[in-house]
Amino acid sequence: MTAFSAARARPARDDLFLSDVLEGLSRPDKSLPCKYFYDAEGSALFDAICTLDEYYPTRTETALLHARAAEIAGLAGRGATLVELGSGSSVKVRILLDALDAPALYVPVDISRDHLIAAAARLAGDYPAVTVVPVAADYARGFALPRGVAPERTMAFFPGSTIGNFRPAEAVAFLQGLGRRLGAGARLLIGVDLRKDPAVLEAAYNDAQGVTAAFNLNLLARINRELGGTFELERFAHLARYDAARGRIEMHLRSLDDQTVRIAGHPVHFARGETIHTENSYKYSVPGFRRLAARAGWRTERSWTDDDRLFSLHWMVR
Ligand code: AVJ
Repeated sequence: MTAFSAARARPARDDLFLSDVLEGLSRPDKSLPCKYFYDAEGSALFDAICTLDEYYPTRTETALLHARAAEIAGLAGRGATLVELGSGSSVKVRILLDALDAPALYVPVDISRDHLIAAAARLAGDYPAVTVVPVAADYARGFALPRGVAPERTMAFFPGSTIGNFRPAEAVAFLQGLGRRLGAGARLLIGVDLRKDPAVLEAAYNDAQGVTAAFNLNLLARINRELGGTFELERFAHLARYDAARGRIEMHLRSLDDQTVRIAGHPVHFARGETIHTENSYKYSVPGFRRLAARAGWRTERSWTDDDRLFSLHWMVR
């Protein structure tokens, strides 16, 4: 069953997109928030990234979930509530729903409203015994949980290493806020990409087919579609590189020449070679991530990795 409690789109949503874009592009180091990647086009491109040979995180985390599903089910207990942050197409959660003992409630939270509602409806059809309550929200800004959810039966699910989009200090603040929202006794199953050979990391964000480049460039296409932007996509190039000192992949869009673009009438100038920083994707060691979570009030009870140490899953309690 599905209970569509998702809030109606706020009228201010387009204004927020416009003001975030103009603000990010007026800085000396131009940047755009990565959450805007995920319109319908971008969500489809992200799903395509997840199937690429070079993009190891999805298949590795999926295999880890399958390998540990019974153990996770034991930890989660009977009649659990699952709250998924950035649920996207709700593919991975099916592994948990198949393994858990009578899961009662599933709350997918995602910023991409139409994509969320379609995915929630498909999932509700496939799991008739589970109540599905989609919440259309930017989970980083806070969201309302359905009433009457017992914290000690709740598990948050935050897969995909999406936590890597936050800078470490922001990740601590976010995990702390999440813990407060869920309550004492709540659990968290979180997927975290591991530090590794930079060549492997860089290949994952520079795939041979150019899907990641299309995903990155779609941000400019989206500005054109929704904000009357005049970006010429062939005059920008995808750039992804690993910063080993910071332990993060950075994605940028590089202007190929000196040019002025208009966005809702506002001129934005780009020098040749200037970049727009579009995403950070932080990588952690297992102890490094456990320390970060501890600072946010989460105690790690289990950490699992694949044999090649590409990716980690952590079971945490508050
Ligand atoms: C969904 C944020 C985890 O950082 O690997 C994939 C997004 N960007 N390829 C990541 C992404 C480029 C992804 N996260």
